[in-house]
Amino acid sequence: MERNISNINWYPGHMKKTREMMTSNLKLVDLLIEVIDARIPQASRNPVIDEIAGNKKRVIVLNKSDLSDSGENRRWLAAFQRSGHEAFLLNSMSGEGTKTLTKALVSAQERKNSATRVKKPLRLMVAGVPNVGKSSLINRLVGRKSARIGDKPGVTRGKQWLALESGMQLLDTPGILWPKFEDPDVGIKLAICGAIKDETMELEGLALELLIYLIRDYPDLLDSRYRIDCLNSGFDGEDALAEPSMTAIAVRAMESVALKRGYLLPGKRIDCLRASKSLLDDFRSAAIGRITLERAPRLEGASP
Ligand SMILES: Nc1nc2c(ncn2[C@@H]2O[C@H](COP(=O)(O)OP(=O)(O)OP(=O)(O)O)[C@@H](O)[C@H]2O)c(=O)[nH]1
Ligand SMILES: [Mg+2]
Repeated sequence: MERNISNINWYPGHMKKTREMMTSNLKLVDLLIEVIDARIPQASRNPVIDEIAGNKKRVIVLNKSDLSDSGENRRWLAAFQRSGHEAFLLNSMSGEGTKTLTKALVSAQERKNSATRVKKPLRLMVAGVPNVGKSSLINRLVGRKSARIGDKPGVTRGKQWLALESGMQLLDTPGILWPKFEDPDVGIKLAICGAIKDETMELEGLALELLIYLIRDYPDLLDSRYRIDCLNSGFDGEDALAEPSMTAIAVRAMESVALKRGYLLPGKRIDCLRASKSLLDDFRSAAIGRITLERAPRLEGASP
């Protein structure tokens, strides 16, 4: 299995431009809303945002919290709060969590009002990796479909200012990534969650990586979705003598999924690409279940 995240072109040129646009507009905003993916609260934190935002006041929104593990949601939220961040769990599809976030924004507006003599509307910038739900969150806050959204990365282009009923002004920004993933797992998790265009990825390798996470942390969900016994299936005869590697177990699980679903090519060969697409779709829509790919720090005092 190849870990080919480092040799594909996943950093399109327009992201450099976006970064420049964000840097110049940050001077105009009071507060940054950093939107991260609740399924990968670490991998979806963009180091570029830290670089350009400096000490700008910010809140963190863990979006897509309807797709992530509810126990992990609680633990991640607590971990962010322990480390001094104002953080919120959001489901921008249903609007769950919007009220609490709005309350915090209203408080920020009140603080701004009391700091300045002339009342000026609070200005907010919404930023994060591609496809994390920035525009969906903005539509929730605005209360109508104003920003364009889509189920693939790279939907928002250019900048878009929108006004809330309260007068606050929101800047939607295109999702950005950073030129080099120091840790290949970060790129893999971002790609699994849809922040990197599928067309630039080798989907079979990506689905195998997903299976490794699922077999390690959610074997029961995997088994019940596909009716496979992922930890034990297919290892007999000579195989059974050696401890199979995680990759070998994942390959068997992939084959079992393909066989159960009848994904076969001519000559009864297993159609792994079709099984890979199914697995990724099922993960992304939470058809397998609510899954978080990164464990929250459990120790008191530990920060994310
Ligand atoms: N289940 C779920 N889906 C969401 C949520 N928020 C957004 N989505 C979906 O995620 C996809 C991406 O949403 P967008 O709002 O376009 O994401 P974005 O961050 O603006 O994306 P770019 O502009 O491409 O960077 C869409 O298919 C949304 O319907 C959420 O909280 N839960
Ligand atoms: Mg967008």
